[in-house]
Amino acid sequence: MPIETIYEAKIEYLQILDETGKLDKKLAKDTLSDEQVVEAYEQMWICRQLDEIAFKLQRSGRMGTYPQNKGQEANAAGSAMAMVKGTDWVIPCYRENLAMHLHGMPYHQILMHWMGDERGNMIPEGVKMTPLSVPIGTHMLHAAGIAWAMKLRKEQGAVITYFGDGATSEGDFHGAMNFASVLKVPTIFYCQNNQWAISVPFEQQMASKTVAQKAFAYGMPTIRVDGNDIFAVYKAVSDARKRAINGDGPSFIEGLTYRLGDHTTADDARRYRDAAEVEAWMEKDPLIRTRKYLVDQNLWDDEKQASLGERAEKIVSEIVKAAEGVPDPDKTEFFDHMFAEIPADLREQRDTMRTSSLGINPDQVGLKAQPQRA
Ligand SMILES: Cc1ncc(C[n+]2csc(CCOP(=O)(O)OP(=O)(O)O)c2C)c(N)n1
Ligand SMILES: [Mg+2]
Repeated sequence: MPIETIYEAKIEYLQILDETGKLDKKLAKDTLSDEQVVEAYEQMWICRQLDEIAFKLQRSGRMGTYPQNKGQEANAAGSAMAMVKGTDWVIPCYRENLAMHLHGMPYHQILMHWMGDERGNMIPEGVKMTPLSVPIGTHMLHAAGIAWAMKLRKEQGAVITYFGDGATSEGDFHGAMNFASVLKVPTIFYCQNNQWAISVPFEQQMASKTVAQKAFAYGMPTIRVDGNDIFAVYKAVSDARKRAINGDGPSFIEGLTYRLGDHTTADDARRYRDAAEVEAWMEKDPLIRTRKYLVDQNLWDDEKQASLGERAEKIVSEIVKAAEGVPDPDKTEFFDHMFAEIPADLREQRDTMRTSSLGINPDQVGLKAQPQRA
């Protein structure tokens, strides 16, 4: 009996706007209008400015750890523009500020999160989003679950979730992919493959040639796109959304991109990355190629750039002012959100601002005899 091939697969790679700013008009048909490309460029530029200022806030002690989005903005812009604000859900990781912003999350709250203020994670009324997720992979399960709820409730719309290449090594990723595909829910899995998971390069993260092929195991339509190309990202996500809305289940998209900055402000990537690699990717910067395209189309010039620069500076300074201007919470709020009814020992701590061990352990700071002042 001859051996039969029962499964074959291929991965397509989609690029519409290349590194030089040249557009494939045929593939670009029915994607972004001129106005939308201008809007995407301006938004990416403002997002980049905010990223630079966030870095400086951390360096000057005004913010905790911060993960820069630099270089990856087209993934967030193209995908968020293909989703419908207020109808679709956005389930973010931590490197897609622009997708969160475009779907209604105020930027200053994102800064508050990184300043250590949990109130930054309060999702405004009507915004269909979960708080940004630092635990790698856990939120993908939420994306599968929310889409399942939408399906059961017969709600229109889809769910998009973002995660990195490293996240696809997590069990939660596979659990989410399996549930979403078996239950045929409207989830779009968007992997920002920036080719590094902190200091672990792609080749050491997985033995597969692409991330996209992991979706074959779950019977999902899958594609790799140039993640620095807003047209390709927009098209792939629009197609995936159409399938989701039609009841055809989840899709997988791998956006091939590059993290131009350090992993976070707590990292120094020069210790493990080749400078030549970073430079080569700087040439593929989504902002540069989008601007080249717009200039070629006579949709952009130096005057518009200068005015955007001024506008961005003002916008970003207002965002920082808003984040830093929120009054500190009362210290007692610390106790407020864990128990429906606060246990007696915690109530005592709250009321006295002292722990019950005080006075028991003489080594505890503050209990030792204070040196007398001369
Ligand atoms: C469950 C969990 N394990 C480990 C970490 C520590 N950690 C933070 S970021 C990161 C790498 C993530 O890489 P990737 O998914 O590629 O995303 P990227 O940071 O490149 O955007 C790790 C391991 C974490 N936050 N959560
Ligand atoms: Mg990564």
